[in-house]
Amino acid sequence: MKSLLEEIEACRLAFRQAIQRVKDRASLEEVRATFLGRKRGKVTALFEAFKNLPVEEKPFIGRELNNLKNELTAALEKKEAELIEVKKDKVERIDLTLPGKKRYLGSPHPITLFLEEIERIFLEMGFSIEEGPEIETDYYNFEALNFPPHHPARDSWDTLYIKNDLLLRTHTSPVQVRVMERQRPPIRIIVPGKVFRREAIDPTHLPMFYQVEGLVVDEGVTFAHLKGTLEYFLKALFGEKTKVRFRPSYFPFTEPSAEVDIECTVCRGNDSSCQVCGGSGWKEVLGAGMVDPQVLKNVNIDPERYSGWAFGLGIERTAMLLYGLNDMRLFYENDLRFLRQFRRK
Ligand code: 2NL
Repeated sequence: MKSLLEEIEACRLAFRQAIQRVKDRASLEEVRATFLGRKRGKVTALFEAFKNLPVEEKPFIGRELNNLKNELTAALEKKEAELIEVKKDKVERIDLTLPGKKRYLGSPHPITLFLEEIERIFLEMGFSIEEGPEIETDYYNFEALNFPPHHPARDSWDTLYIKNDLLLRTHTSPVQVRVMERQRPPIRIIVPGKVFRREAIDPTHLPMFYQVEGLVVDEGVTFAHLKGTLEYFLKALFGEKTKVRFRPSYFPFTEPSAEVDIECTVCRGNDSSCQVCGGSGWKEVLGAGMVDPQVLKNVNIDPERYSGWAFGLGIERTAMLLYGLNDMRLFYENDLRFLRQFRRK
């Protein structure tokens, strides 16, 4: 039989081998239990055997046993500290060579920014802003504006009907009709908002788009006011040097009517094969005209005493010109690479 002293030495060697293989907390606890555990610990068993030794052997073997226990306890503590260090290293070490994380601030949609810019120009001229329902009746969208029932002019508005008499407004003019019904001249308003048409989506057509219409009604209002105001507006929006031209046109609700062009923002009339203006050097930006006397009669404003002018422009179409875009769908695809290029100045 091995002496207790030999067993102490064997236990020490076994422990030193075991502790070397420890790589994590679980194996560390396993080693602790194997050697110092209250039930199955090898050292605990040696202390049990120690009790049965003859008295004269106890002082020496006792010292050896205590040395063994102290060595094991110290080695386990040291290992535990090492494991914590390794873990800290993994968790807390910061890689200073990594690029920083970029945080983006949200910003208003480019169409919102553009609308606000247009509103600012008209507010400075003394106009106020009006809004109204997007679902309208046939009366406000067409009839009050001098579209006779079944008149072919309605076809060119490609209306989306909801049921019977309800439809999605095809322009913001019905809001102006509502304002004229409840407010007496002088009237100076612009009406921004969504409008809807039955259109197939392509680079220059959307079934929903924004429009701004304007209306002035007062005594002594003439086509000269229309011309001066719209020219001022277009120069404020596109730049002081922008050339503007008026062409005769037709709308059911104005007489006379005009379409207004600005000089092509891309080629300025210098490229006969320009993709944007088709070589004409001009781009149509808005429609306008003197309010038809019949429209004034429809809202009980006396056309003998009052006259008015009105205009309408498509927001996406105009924003495309200003920003030099070739596809209207960009505004509604929510591609952040596109949207982030527009910021409030
Ligand atoms: C266009 C043309 C236009 C109007 C809109 C209007 C409104 C009332 C009375 C008379 Cl209540 N006119 N609006 C007038 C002329 C043209 O829009 O091309 N829009 C995109």
